[in-house]
Amino acid sequence: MKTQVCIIGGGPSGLLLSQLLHLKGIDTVVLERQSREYVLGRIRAGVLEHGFAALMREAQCGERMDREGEIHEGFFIADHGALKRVDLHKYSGGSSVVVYGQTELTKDLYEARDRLRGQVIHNAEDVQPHDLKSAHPYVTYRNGDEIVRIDCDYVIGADGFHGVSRKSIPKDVLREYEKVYPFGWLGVLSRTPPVSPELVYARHERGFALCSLRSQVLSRYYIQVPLSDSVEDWSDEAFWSELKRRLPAEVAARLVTGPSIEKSIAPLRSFVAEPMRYSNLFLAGDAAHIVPPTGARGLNSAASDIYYLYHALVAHYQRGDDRGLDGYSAKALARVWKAQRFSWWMTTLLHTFPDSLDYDRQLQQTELDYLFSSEAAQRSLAENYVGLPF
Ligand code: RFL
Ligand code: PHB
Repeated sequence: MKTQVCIIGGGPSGLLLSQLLHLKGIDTVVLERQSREYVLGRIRAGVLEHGFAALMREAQCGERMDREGEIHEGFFIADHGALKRVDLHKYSGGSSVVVYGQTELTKDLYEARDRLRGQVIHNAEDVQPHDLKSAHPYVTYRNGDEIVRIDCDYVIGADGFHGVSRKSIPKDVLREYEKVYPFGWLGVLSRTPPVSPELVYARHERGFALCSLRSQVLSRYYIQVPLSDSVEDWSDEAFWSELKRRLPAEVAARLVTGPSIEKSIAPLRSFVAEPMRYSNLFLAGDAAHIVPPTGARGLNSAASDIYYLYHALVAHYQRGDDRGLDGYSAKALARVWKAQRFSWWMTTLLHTFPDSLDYDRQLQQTELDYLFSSEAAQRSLAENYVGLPF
């Protein structure tokens, strides 16, 4: 097989790039290790920046998002019983975020790829990039007993944190920065009306909690749990009761509970790999960087990588201009680190750390008090939450 751009990973990053390039006449093949059903079964992000939404529209995939997604102009921070609103609209110069599930967005991208007869190969086993430093790189994968080879100009590593792409960069070239948090988030999806029309991020000494939503009939809740906990340790009843204890009484009283339709634990991690380019391989999204979900930045960080790569590849193929490709890693990383900083800040502000000193807790309280006493601090929070410009 032959293509111009071979994309490893059929998550939101890979699919979005494939769709955008196709619309500019650039040929791609997407190789995905899992089945489509598996990819669509993962419940992940729920909050999109406007920049991401704009990219979805440019990819001709924004119709359902615009119809069914909710525009949110603010969210709440609960601090041991007190509920305070962050006015995103006011403090970001009129901006907002879109609440639309990653599952739905991925479904829309798959449908768009189908409509244009884009090549997305599922259940591709043992995917491996080769000869990345040569002018003729290629990617192989296994389909049963057969090894298939795809010749290409460029390889895009959009295969998430556990993918093969990053691992194919030599150790003496790759630098990795990592911070692992001593807790995870236990998430529950339930077919119940959301407790609040806007998200509630709750700080509590028993641990952080988040009330989010996918629609007016589908809620997503999270609680901070120790890394030693497993999903089996948490019955639905135990989850709801712990969530209620961490929310202000007025919110807990409104909470409608029901059976969980998905329950999973995600460990919290910050991670950046540098550089994001190695010869003809370009990393994008979770393959290159991970943030704890507290600031809702993960998918949105992937979106800026895709935006830069898309424009760089179009400039290369349409005008022979390689400045975008050459500057990709530095440009993408500059924004990635800002998303890292914000996610770390919000995580540190709102979680209970098992080894924290009294001093740390006093500082955390002071940071929150300062936030709600200072318009400048709220402006900074809002500017980061709605997304820094690409
Ligand atoms: P993905 O989604 O991990 O997709 C990578 C794809 O690559 C495939 N793959 C391979 N394919 C071929 N060969 C291999 N060797 C392969 N290895 C892996 C995988 O099967 C997969 O399909 O990465 P991508 O596309 O970069 O997208 C990143 C986002 O998924 C991620 O950043 C967000 O979900 C993070 N995130 C959030 N981001 C936000 O912007 N807003 C949020 O509100 C938000 N909430 C969240 C989140 C992530 C969470 N978890 C579970 C980590 C909430 C949670 C709980
Ligand atoms: C979600 O709805 O899954 C979600 C929302 C906001 C976050 C993280 C996750 O910060």
